[in-house]
Amino acid sequence: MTNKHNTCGFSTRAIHHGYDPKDHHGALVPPIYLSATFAFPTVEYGAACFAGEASGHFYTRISNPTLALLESRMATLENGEAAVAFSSGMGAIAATFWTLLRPGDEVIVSQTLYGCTFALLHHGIGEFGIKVRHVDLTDLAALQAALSPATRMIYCETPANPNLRLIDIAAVARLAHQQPNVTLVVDNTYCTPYLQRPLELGADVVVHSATKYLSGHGDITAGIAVSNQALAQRIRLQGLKDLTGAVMSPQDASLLMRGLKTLALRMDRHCSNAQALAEALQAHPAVESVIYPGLRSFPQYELATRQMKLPGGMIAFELKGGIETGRRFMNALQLFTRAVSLGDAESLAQHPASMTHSTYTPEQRAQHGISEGLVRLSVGLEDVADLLADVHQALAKCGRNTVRQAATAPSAVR
Ligand code: 3LM
Repeated sequence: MTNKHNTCGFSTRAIHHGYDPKDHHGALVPPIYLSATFAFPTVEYGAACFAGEASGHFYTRISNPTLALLESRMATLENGEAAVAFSSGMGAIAATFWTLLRPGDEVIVSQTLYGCTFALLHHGIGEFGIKVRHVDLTDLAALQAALSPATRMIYCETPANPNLRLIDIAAVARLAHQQPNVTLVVDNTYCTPYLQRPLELGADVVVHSATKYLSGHGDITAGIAVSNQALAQRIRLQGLKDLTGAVMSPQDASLLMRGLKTLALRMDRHCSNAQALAEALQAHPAVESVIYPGLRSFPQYELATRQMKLPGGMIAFELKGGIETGRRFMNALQLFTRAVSLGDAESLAQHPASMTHSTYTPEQRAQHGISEGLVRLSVGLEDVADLLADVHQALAKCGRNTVRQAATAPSAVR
């Protein structure tokens, strides 16, 4: 694999890293190796592959040339040594947990997490003898008090899905590493390595739902874990190969590499569109509160500017009148699509309490800072004037009863 672009900028590496057309019949776009299995020149060579003594590809659930190219690109973009590709973000997160945690261990997790990660912790690993402790990781004294000799992992999202709370990665990493055998794992889905690189701030593993901004076009589900070589090898040989089998398909790896080529361009546009929408929402009399890291009113504005290159493409907000008004607002949207997921070219709107975070009970949502009235926007790449017009017309209508109209006119429901 050629790595002559190691010293180049982010986008150059996203486009070229690890690939030279002259090694592939001049093909500009890397070929997709669809083979599930790979021929051994001799039985001895095959045995050496299985013993870990030879480095060739031999079965796609363990490695594949197309996946290896994607993995090397993700590793360089996150400034890690190695990456492992998965069939979904949950595949990457589950494989990381199952690899690094054993019965009797404790995992400290931040207050607010994506709904299925919360469910995996509470209905998955938490039921297999691993103690899950939610701690407000913005309170370093609370983290210090929660760390115990049994702590093996600290896990967080920053910004958190859906309320955008931030964790100071460098500060948490310093505390985590005062103790041996504690691994700090950061879900970097909301930022991507273009906006934030947790490994440079002291994290040990970065996980992603590559379904979102990394692929950017809403046409695959995918996940990635990035770390040093030793951890990546453990995650590959245990978490991927044996514990989950959640391998990414080579076609999806090719689509993901296509997405990565435009990641920086897309993120710049997501962020500028989101900034304009957040400011417009904040100025509107129907809006109760807006959470966006690019607003001066954002409680962790200083940390956002220090830790993230730009404030991201996600907004959370509440309308006066709570969720009833919020539902009318979402049903009145015409350009925004009512859908879960995020990071696509299309702008999306959803209601966390009844959708992405319905894995929490209402009491748990209250405890974990997820308000019932929150509306989440994933701001896409459309022209900002059209997005502003859509939000303004929906805000103007949300006082009126638009619910029946949306429900009885499927062609108007996006
Ligand atoms: C969502 N999120 O709409 P996949 N980590 C984070 C995420 O936001 C997600 C994952 C991991 C959403 C998906 S809800 C049914 C749709 C921060 C996914 C999991 O396994 O690739 O979906 O990633 O917020």
